[in-house]
Amino acid sequence: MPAFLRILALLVLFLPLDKAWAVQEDGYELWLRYRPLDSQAQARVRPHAQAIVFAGKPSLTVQAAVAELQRGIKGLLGQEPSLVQALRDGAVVLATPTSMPALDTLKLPMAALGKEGYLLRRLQWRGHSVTLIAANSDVGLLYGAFAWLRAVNTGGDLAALDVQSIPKVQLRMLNHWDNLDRTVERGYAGESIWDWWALPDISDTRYVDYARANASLGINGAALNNVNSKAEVLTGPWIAKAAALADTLRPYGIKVYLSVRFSTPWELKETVTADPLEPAVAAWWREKAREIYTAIPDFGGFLVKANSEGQPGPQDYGRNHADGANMLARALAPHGGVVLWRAFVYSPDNREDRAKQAFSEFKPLDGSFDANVVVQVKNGAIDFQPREPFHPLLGAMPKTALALELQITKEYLGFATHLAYLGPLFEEVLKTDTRWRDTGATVADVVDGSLHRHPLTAMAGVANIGSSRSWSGSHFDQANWYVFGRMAWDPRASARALAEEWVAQTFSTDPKVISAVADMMMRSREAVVNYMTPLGLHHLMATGHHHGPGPWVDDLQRPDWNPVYYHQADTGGIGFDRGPQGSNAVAQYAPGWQRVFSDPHSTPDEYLLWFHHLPWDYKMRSGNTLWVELVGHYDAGVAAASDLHLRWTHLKAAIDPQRYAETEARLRVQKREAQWWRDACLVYFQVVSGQALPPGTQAAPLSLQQYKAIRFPYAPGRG
Ligand code: GCW
Repeated sequence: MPAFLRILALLVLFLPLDKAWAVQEDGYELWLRYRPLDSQAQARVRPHAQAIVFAGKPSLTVQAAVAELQRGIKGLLGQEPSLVQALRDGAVVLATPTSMPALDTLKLPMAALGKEGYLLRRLQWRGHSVTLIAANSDVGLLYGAFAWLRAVNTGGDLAALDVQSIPKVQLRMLNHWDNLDRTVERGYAGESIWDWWALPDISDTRYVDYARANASLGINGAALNNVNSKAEVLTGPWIAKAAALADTLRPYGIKVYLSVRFSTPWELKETVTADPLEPAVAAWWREKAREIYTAIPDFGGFLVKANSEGQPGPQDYGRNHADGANMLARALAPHGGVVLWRAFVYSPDNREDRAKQAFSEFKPLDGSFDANVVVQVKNGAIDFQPREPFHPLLGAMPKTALALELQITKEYLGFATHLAYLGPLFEEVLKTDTRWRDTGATVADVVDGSLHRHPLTAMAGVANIGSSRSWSGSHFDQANWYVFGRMAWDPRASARALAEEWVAQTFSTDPKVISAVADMMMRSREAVVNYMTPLGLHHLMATGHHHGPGPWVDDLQRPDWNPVYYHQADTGGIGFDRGPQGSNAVAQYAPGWQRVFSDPHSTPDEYLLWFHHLPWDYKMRSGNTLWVELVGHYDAGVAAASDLHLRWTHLKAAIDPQRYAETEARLRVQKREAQWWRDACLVYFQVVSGQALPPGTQAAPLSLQQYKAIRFPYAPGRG
């Protein structure tokens, strides 16, 4: 090599790497990256991170808290703090009333913190200026440690720190739809993280990182397996596998739950029926609970999908949901376990509007569930669509503990390819006033138990976690796990604030980058609504895998599996009439909403075609006809997807190369697929309606036949 080339090569080698990109970023570390702060920020933080104080013998949970603080401080400041027992200046002090009885002298509002809350406060204690993390339990300290690290990472004012945080919801759970063969139903992030085959003997460090990530958000429960469950999961070998996971997750405050198949004892041939009122069946479940609690003393309980989509349930024996749920609840009650009984039911032989069936079945049972049963209700009455009005059961069962079930994995919002930050979707549901009370009764008030004074509260998110390196199949999808966890802790948290918080920990602490990325996130869900299912349309997705448009599908066995059932488009108009002249689903809502939803003129545009079948020339608020408005929404969706991509390209210099490129590729796909969605839907609606595209609107490049011919036999997520 000529000398000048050698010098050039050396120069390239020793060019100072931009500090931020010195570490390869593949997303594995999630929002717990702890990259070095800039020198100014380090100078601000250092005086507050000199040492970690814990008095006494640390439990595994306290060890986890300390290890996280050490890891975080070392990463952020480049120096590991020492762990000491006595107070000293600049220390972070972890204290419970048991570990440090002297806490008493500080007269802190400890009682208000409850079991899991924490307090972070900068104060003078016995002549030392310290940062106190105080809680009534070790897990409260762990949550506090994560909160302190979050404050450091997001530029919080450590010198004036004074935070008191208490979870508003008791059970903050992930529901994994993970099968025993390691496939994941509606999973787009690779195989299940649970390596069932290798368990219980062989563990995986991923389980610990999973636990850390959840604990950092306050998630305290994980239902390990798919709600479409198998009897085997309750056999000895599988209980042992679940117990091994429980041992790993326990120090992080996470309890395990199992999804159970209602017919298990009968399927295992240990009873002759699964009838919940048959004493031998109840006895089998009692004995099974005893066996589980022997292996997992803090087992959370059972999650159950019964009499829904072909799953067995109490109705197979002429019993109702309460009979089934209570029988299981009584088996768990002596051990402190709960039953999460899903309200996602619709029956193959019930011709009632599918949107009404859950309410029709569950509302009459209000008051008949045992105290340790929670009825788990999806956010909308159909199925995790890009937008649905809130589920009418929320607020309508005052005598029953109700959990809100959200879907973090994006079955209907572009899998792990499209950017759709779900914060705004979750927030929209939680903030909705159910109108069951004059003074306001939001879904958040239902979920946190404050509306009807329920002591048992829960929120569940269908996980988007798999064994892909980035956990969630894409970098932005990590934000959906994040926002779910943080909103389960505080259902009134702001989607925008949480997006910013996530960006600051995940991509950059530069305020300009934070706001640019958060802007993208906040626009993304509405973009998806517009290019997939605007104006209250729903379930237009292709069959089975739900990838891409399929508004023409009309040949599936059950009417309510066909998109044509949901949009009802023909020459006369479009939309599902759920008003008083139609299915009257509006009658399931509180009177305040009944009035609004019954009349198309008062129904908000975003729910219009959910509740009404209207002529194509229906005059919209904007002055446009419905048809022109619909086309406009599809076009706006395409434009927004294109804009997301463009915005990202402007951020190139600010994002590390690997995550930039991986995200850019996905946004390119989203832009293309948004166009496909718009074109395919509009071509179809033109054909069925006989309407022509408004002047100046772009025609689709393919014919309806060509769109119909597009197939994806191997699309992921079918489990
Ligand atoms: O959304 C539908 C999904 C099914 C899922 C079901 C449910 C686990 O398409 O895959 O089954 O909901 O929530 O039970």
